[in-house]
Amino acid sequence: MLKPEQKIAELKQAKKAVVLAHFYQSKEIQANADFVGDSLEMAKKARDLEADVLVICGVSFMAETVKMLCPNKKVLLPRPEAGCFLADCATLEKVILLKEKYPQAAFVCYVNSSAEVKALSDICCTSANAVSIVKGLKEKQVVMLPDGNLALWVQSQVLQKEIIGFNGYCDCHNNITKEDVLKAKDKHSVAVVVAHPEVRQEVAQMADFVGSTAKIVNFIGESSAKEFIIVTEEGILNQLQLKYPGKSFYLVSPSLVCTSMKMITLNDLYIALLKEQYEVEINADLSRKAQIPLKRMLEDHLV
Ligand code: CIZ
Repeated sequence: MLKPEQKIAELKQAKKAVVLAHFYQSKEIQANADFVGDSLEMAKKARDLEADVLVICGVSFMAETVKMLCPNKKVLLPRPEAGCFLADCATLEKVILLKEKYPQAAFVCYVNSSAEVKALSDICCTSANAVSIVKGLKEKQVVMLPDGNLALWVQSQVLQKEIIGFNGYCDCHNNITKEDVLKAKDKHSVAVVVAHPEVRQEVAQMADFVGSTAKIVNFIGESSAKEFIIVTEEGILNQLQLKYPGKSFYLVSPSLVCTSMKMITLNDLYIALLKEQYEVEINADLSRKAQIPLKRMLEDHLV
């Protein structure tokens, strides 16, 4: 009797399938993926791969992004109900109202958004490239969708622009309080605090480093420090422990677990490969419109 890991490996080979997993996925999924990274790295990798089938272990906006960039490949999301609270914050109606209110502004849309919202935006960004995307725009006024915390952080880094935020937030990162950070610092007094820009502004201000998951991984690799307080989703701990076995990592709060990101189990991955389900399909006209800001992000800002 083959183990699930072996069955997954056989199916990947037989179907010329590649599994791409986000840093926030469970340890088991990361261990069975061909590539683990952030949404930007996943999208770039997917675009450049030869594979016939791409299995995206992440949430729905990540699989949609990959499908829009690789319309001719079969893109599978093992659990189609794995959504994103933050992406759902920006409804089409609210974005249309903002476009009427700020006709001169550039609209920058975080990849954590629906295809419909992307289609209304000028350019996409991820947390890895948000600052450079905003800096590179010719418009002085910029509306950032849908994460208000990310918009505040970008404003603190790009003082020459007026950034209009939106009231969306990641329910996982936004839960973290100053008190959580203070308690962790009390326990681990020499640890360096690294935080994701989706956290509240007052939490970001307490961090020694603020950056996307990929930037956090790089920062820790380059740092001479040995202990770190991690203020982002717990899935990243797996990569950090694998890459830097000599360093110690303390999750700032046990509440930093995204339930959507943890939906996909090893069995779901196996079934997805076996039955080639669930295939991501996007209306052709919508996909064409949403590809424009996505491709602009990838072409102009390879950060
Ligand atoms: O862009 C991503 O992958 C997300 C959701 C977080 C990050 O910082 O990588």
